[in-house]
Amino acid sequence: MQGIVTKSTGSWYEVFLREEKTTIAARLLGIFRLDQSRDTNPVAVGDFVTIEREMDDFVISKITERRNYIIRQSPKHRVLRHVIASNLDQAVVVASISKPRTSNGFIDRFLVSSEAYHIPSIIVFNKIDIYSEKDKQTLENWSATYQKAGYKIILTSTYTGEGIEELKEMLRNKRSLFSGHSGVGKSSLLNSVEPSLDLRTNEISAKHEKGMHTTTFSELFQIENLNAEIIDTPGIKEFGVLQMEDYELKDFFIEFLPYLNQCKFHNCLHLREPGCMVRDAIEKGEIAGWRHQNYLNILDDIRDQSAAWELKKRGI
Ligand SMILES: Nc1nc2c(ncn2[C@@H]2O[C@H](COP(=O)(O)OP(=O)(O)OP(=O)(O)O)[C@@H](O)[C@H]2O)c(=O)[nH]1
Ligand SMILES: [Mg+2]
Ligand SMILES: [Zn+2]
Repeated sequence: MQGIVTKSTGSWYEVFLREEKTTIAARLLGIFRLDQSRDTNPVAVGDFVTIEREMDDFVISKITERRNYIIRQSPKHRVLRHVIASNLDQAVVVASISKPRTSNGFIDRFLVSSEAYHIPSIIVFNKIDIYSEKDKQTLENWSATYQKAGYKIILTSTYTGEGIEELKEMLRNKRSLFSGHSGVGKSSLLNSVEPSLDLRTNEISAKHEKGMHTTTFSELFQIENLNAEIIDTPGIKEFGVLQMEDYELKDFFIEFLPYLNQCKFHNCLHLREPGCMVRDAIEKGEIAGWRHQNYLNILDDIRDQSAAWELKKRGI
């Protein structure tokens, strides 16, 4: 039997069987070991799997190769990665300028991951009903930059209903991931899109203005009237950076692309090299300085991570 993983708790999995149109609970065979892998979970929501019957149980006997996936850093060890979801048509990063605030560094890490797999991404700024004048200016600045780069931005409020219809249209006929910090309103947005889901939501901590990690497992929901599938996920602190070489990163900052072949040195990393046209474009106001700063930060991470992974592999 063939199915798609709709929920993973780490010890068992819910799998929706396409032909049978039912959801079953399945275990994983011991052959899926992860000793030499940086991944902490062998099976993720969105995986297509083959199910076999074993006495009264169902077991996952095969995982079809993933078309793509989004990862986050494992809380256990920074070089280890947890696959959030796989086989996506698009990825939605849910952000808020306030309560809790999402940094543009967080958004950019998400965009890099999705660009690396050619997963179209949408940026949703939620809670627009509570933004101060200053927050609105920040929103304006960030949105203009992302839109100019080519990203779709949707502004939403689950309280006033603003942007929900637009969001629904973007979700239609697709399998979408919702990800972002705890408390930004991912589950609330799903409830607004499909009230019958009735997902649990929770107020953020008044003291720390952080979410309470209300959603604890990723789960895929079928939204029949939109012919859509949406994956709600637990809030995360930080996305992981994919394993890549430092020179590959520039390709995932899409507004850099027109300038890349014009730098004086063909192997320019756009740090401080003379004749760098990316930096020139920043000076001319054609590329946002903060996007370049995030590029530099992620570049550092990639180098740190590959060094740390080498050490971990050698048991140091
Ligand atoms: N003011 C305002 N509050 C909102 C909005 N959307 C959600 N909230 C509130 O934000 C809090 C957190 O919402 P959740 O939907 O639980 O957030 P989440 O992103 O699913 O959080 P985790 O499951 O912990 O990752 C709740 O108190 C919601 O009522 C909004 O548009 N405006
Ligand atoms: Mg939630
Ligand atoms: Zn350059």
